[in-house]
Amino acid sequence: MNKLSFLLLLALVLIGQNIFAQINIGEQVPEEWLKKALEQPSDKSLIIEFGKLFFSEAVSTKSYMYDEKEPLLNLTKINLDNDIESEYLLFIGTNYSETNFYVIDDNLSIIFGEYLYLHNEYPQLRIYNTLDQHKLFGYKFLYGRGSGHWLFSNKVFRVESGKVSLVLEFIDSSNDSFNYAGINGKIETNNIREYGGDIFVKYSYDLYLRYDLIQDLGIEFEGNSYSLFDENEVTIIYSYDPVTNQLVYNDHNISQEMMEYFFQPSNDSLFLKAFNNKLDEKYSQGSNLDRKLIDYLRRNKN
Ligand SMILES: [Ca+2]
Repeated sequence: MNKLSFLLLLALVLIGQNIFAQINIGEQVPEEWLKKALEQPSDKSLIIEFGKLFFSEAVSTKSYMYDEKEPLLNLTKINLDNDIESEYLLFIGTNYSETNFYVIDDNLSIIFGEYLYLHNEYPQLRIYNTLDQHKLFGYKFLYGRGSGHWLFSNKVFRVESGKVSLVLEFIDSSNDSFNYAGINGKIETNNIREYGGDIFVKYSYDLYLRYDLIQDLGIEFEGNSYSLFDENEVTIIYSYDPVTNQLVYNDHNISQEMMEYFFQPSNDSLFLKAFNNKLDEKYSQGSNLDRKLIDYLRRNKN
């Protein structure tokens, strides 16, 4: 077996074991624990008690594991769907930056669970359409980070008939600044608002080449980087589509392929595909430097 097929097999085995998937689904949370957790969220023993009831890597059952940590228990009681009973949203962990998020249904069974590693940030619950009875909720999610790159998304969920669905995931911030020979991307969203059930998200993105690459291409250049595309004010409106149970948008300023690229800011061939029309436009209307750099990318990165 070669290395690639071994890795593929390993990935299939891991997916089969569901290690990345949801945790503790279908388990019942004691009513007494929920009551206490709403009253005394800072009580460490409640976190340990929860860890003993529901095994997970984020919640230790050993008291000494809490030394020099900042434990987190954040429980919200809120009605998320169209019935009259409230559900519960819970972040819980031995340390604030590494928690589990759970959705507990009105019958007190866990209907969703996800492990959240946020490096050094606190998890933050976001409730979107606060005025509607049927609410959307979510949080910031970290895929990975290292020197010069990171990828945070925002996940948005909806509950329907005791089932939790991911209805939208959009970039919170993604960055790659060490792609020496290709396009570096810095993509961010902000000013997230909801109005009438729709979610408004303002995107900004800066897609650039590094100065050292430009110099190595034999082009005289001063400055740190050269932006091919630098946009600050693209607002996308996401609306709920009951047929697909997704939040969808209809806007030509950011195509579906561009959205895909924002999740992979160092994927140069995807960049060329996603920005093909914009690159054509830039090629005919931009500067000589634009044309040289686009030629270079298309020759080497397709
Ligand atoms: Ca409910």
